[in-house]
Amino acid sequence: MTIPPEDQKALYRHLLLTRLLEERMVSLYRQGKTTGGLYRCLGQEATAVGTAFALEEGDLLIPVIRDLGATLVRGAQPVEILRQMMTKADAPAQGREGFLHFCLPEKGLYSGIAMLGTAVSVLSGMVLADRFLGKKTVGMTYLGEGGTSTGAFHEGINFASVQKLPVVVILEFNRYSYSTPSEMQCAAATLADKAVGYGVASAIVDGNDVLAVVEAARRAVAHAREGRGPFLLECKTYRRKGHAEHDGQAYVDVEELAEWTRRDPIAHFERELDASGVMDPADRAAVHAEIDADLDAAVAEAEASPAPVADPQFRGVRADEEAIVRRRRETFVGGLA
Ligand SMILES: Cc1ncc(C[n+]2csc(CCOP(=O)(O)OP(=O)(O)O)c2C)c(N)n1
Repeated sequence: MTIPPEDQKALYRHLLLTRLLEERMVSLYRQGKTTGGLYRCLGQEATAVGTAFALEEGDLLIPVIRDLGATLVRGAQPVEILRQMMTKADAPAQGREGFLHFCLPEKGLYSGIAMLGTAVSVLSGMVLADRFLGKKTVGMTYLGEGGTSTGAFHEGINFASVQKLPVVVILEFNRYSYSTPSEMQCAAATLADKAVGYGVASAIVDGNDVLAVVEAARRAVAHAREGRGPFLLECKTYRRKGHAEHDGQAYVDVEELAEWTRRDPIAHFERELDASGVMDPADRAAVHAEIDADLDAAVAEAEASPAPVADPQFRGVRADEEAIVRRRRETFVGGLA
């Protein structure tokens, strides 16, 4: 399976956009212009981008906090992510939620779920519903080492396997779960080993090699779409930043960090593009300049977006929303805007 030059160019753009957007997010975070934590994906971009790239239109994706790149591949716009971070009224979740916690159903993109592991069951239900409608929808979701230690993961993958549901779970092995090193998180030799107990197919791939990730993810998606049940794809990568920006990662060995900096996924892909001649440094510089200009505009637009007002915060939560909004209005002294 070879990846056509046009796909390779698109992959490069997605990888670079993910990295450059994250740099803008760090800058806004440090200026105090954002709300909540900033969970970075530096060094893991090829895993999120390459796996989401294997999906087709109509498929479903639920990310976790490291999967900014996957949401961009599904078509989320940088301005939408920035508005989420700045909890703006015109953000997809209207200022109510964290930066990857929003839904764009028309793009098959659904909110990350804070309770790790739960997304496996939720996604299983979603693809089961589509199966009743005669659709061959594939669902993809993500979990780190920590996420695969939860009861919810095991219940979800068991149900998906018994029902032979088209669910692809990307296992992001990135060495740490918050400050817990992988050997303290999981005694199995690999995360993919967890597939055996549930009769699920699995594979392991270098998560920092975007072309290898796309190929492995395409095989996993094809397996699921053919009705052969779920697939666990373990991507070996590395979290080069702390759990979030507030975490100084003092527990990380500096040599280990330096080694993984040398194995940077974007630099790796650039060497491959040089060797194949698919994109030369001048082509890549042009993409970089284009993304920079787009991000300048997106940041300005998001900064100019209005702050949320209270009233809509009570909408879209329950079916009887008129009643709940009315009660809130009556309860708050002076009423709400
Ligand atoms: C069930 C559950 N327990 C704890 C948390 C808090 N929490 C959020 S992210 C995180 C670390 C998860 O580590 P891992 O799954 O390895 O993913 P990584 O952060 O390394 O990408 C924790 C403990 C949570 N969201 N859900």
